[in-house]
Amino acid sequence: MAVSDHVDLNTFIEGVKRRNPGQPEFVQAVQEVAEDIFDFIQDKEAYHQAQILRRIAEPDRVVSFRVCWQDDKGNIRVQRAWRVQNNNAIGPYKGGIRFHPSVTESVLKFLAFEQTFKNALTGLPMGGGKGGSNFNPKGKSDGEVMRFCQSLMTELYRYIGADIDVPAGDIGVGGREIGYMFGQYKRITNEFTGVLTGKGLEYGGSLIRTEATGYGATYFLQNMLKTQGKDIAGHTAVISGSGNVATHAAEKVTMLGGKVLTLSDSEGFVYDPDGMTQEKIDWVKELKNKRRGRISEYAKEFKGAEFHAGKTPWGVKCDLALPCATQNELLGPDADTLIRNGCIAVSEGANMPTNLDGVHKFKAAEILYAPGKAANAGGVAVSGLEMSQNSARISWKEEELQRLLVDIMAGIHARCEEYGKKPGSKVVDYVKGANIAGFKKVADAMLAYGVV
Ligand code: NDP
Ligand code: 2IT
Repeated sequence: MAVSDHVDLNTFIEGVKRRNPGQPEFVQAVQEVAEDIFDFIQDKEAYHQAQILRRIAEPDRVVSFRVCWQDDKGNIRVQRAWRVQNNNAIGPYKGGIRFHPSVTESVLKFLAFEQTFKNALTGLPMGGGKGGSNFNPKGKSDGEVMRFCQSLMTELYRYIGADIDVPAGDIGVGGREIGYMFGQYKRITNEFTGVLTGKGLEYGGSLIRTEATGYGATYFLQNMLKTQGKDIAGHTAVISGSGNVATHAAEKVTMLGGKVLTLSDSEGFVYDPDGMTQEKIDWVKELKNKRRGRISEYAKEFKGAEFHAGKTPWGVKCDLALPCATQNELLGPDADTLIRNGCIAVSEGANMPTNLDGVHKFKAAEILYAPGKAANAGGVAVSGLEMSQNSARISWKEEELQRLLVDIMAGIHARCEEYGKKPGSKVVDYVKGANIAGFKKVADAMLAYGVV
């Protein structure tokens, strides 16, 4: 008779810390999930016997490799890259690739772990993975980025495949980088398959993939507000970041009648008291994607706007907040400030932007608070739809994809409500709901497989 694993939460977390020294982001992500899952599995012996949570919190594998490339001056540069394949119980590994100097194994392990729950929540058959490199694309020429991407793929191609592991974009990886990586994969393997998503429309990409994460996070916000008879129209929004997710969140909030007051990057934030218009947002997209400039330029371009160097935007009074830049960009005191200033809803476009202290504060204040794994799942969901289109060798129409994105976000919201509603109250703990709904699907598939 096997002995079941009824350790308490603290003992479990201590074990995670011991097994993952120097990986604070990974430990943080596991702790946030474990806080809810321990409650849920308390009386469910099968999950204990099979050690399901312990197994999900141990990646299937982590591939680490060297990437050499030559810069424009002829110098040889050496970077480190990884692919973390966390769990493929419900489908091929799926998740983005990040290029940023802050990328470490810990960051990618946390992202692959989160992705496992997020992908399950979409209802589509995708496992969880993440990859990336400490390569800094800022200030690099197109040629340098191309040589780096090709060199990375020359190693990565061994571990991925349309039915094995399907990477996509993330911070520092957009259409340009996906094009270079897909081209190299195709060249090495002589195969045209849907091995990456976020591709250009000319070579197998899906309509609305670019917009999907920011739009999806806004739809999730809309769904949450609806439970209180409220809407985005007429409300002010503070958004961080100014990349793919932030600009498309700003666009959708604006389209739905909200007033976007801020955007940011790693150097500070811009505050526009008049609110952003579609023209201003288009200008930011062009600034970031074509000129690869800094958000501070916004304040020089648009009258009345101010740039606040070295600051995050959480001190600006607002009704709605959408953190769309990076992990741990919104801390406990920022959560206090937002709550004190009357913020009614937070929808995370980024992955784990709020630290544990902040999460606990939002939960305690019972404001509408959606964690990234629920709110930003629209991006990977449309990636899943891109995979389906590639497998069937067809392209769906824009209206169909827009409808599917709206439906998928409503479905995720419903799953969070189902598992997150506080007994005897109307309040929904979206963190708990997302964690349990995501966990249950993956865990039940793992139970079906036995010990593998
Ligand atoms: P982009 O590279 O397009 O933009 C990233 C933005 O965040 C930039 O404005 C960048 O500023 C800012 N940023 C990055 N790192 C930091 C930092 N350490 N401190 C402050 N600001 C920072 O990335 P995305 O918009 O694609 O990604 C943003 C977030 O959304 C990430 O958490 C990502 O994991 C998540 N996400 C992305 C999805 C997608 O489909 N792209 C899907 C789901 C989640 P700067 O230019 O100064 O670096
Ligand atoms: O964090 C994420 O969900 C992404 N970066 C998108 C992943 C994907 O495979 O589209």
